[in-house]
Amino acid sequence: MMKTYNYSNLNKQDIQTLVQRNVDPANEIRTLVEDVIAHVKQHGDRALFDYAHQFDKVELSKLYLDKAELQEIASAVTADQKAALKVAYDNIYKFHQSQVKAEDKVETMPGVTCWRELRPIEKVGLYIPGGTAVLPSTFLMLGIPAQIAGCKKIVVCSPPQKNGKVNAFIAEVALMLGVDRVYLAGGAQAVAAMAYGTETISKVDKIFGPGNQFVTKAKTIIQSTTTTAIDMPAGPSEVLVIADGTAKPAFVAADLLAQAEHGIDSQSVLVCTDENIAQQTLIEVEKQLQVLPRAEIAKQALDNSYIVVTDTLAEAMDFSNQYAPEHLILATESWKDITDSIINAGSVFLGNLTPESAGDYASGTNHTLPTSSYARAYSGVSVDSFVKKITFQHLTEEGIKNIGPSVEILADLEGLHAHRNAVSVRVSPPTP
Ligand code: HSO
Ligand code: ZN
Repeated sequence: MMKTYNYSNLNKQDIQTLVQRNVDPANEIRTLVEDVIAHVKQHGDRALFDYAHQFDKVELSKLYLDKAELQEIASAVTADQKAALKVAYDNIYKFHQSQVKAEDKVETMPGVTCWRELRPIEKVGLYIPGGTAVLPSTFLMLGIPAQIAGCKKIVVCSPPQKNGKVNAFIAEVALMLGVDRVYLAGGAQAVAAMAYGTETISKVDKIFGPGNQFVTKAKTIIQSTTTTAIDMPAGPSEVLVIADGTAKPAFVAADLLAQAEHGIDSQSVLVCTDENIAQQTLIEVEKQLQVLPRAEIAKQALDNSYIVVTDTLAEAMDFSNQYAPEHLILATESWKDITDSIINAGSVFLGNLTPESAGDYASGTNHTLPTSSYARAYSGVSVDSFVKKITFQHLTEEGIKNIGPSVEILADLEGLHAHRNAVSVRVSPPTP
């Protein structure tokens, strides 16, 4: 169960240790993942069939499901479930659509005009986690911005179930998004397949999606060893809740458990200014845990989780900024007073009535977010993640006259004469 620390007793080193997570000091995960990547690179489809047998315990006859198969699988989805998926789809679409904005052209000097235009990344790979929880919501979170950006080729990989298929909701989302093929590959091997390409799976320009430590490690390795980019290192999932005397222990406990049930390597952190609320939250956690179907997973995650008691909300925020959580919940009525002091967080949930679950599924924001303190420098997935922003410029005769002398001097001071000439020949062309 969660251990409790008193902020005033923690020194710098203690805090450093507390905020550190998912370290792989002996490189055990790296070694395993490198082996998987090398295998897929060398053996292509054959390796994917073998890993499906070894890790997913299924003999596949082919590596994908086509549209007809997806339609058949999706027929199990009920009308209520379809309607809920549609609410999520519409809200996520609306929020992401609003991110697309044309930028103004800027005349930096008379006759010198600069601007940026968006172009979609052509081939993107989406990784939809399977494992102990299948996440069709992740498919919406990645597929919708890819669709809005206008990516031409969307490759989707998800681990096969024991029956050699994906679950009905993944199939339904594929149909909603107009994706008519889902590849049956999971884990590090799916990432390797999308980075190197196999006989069946195309190499993509960028890979997206959260995953366990193996998937995340595979993404970080291929990012530096291939020409395929990644969205960010995302996963295992984590939440940090800042609570004060106005928080509701039952709500806070529910949020901590929602995170913990994701996987045994998830982390839930409570930073609380009120010792009594912290104690009551722990009691609530025990109570709510009793009836959770995934209690075993949640318990293990909570063993790796903790509470920090601080004197003030400012101290709580200071800890949170050092932790740089993927999800930050402000369980306090005075959330408005402290939002400005947030420096590092992936996505923030304000007040007692805003559970992370709303954003996980349906409010509109993206749930693919930087974990393991990467929120210090990375943003969550958005339409921006699926486009390149290309800069353009155009010079008129007046423009080259205006900017030319400065460029000539700058080229001179760098000793780059050909650069100077590229301007000089245009301003005063040599007489023939
Ligand atoms: N909390 C996860 C997303 C998720 N939760 C999917 C439920 N389904 C990472 O942000
Ligand atoms: Zn979640």
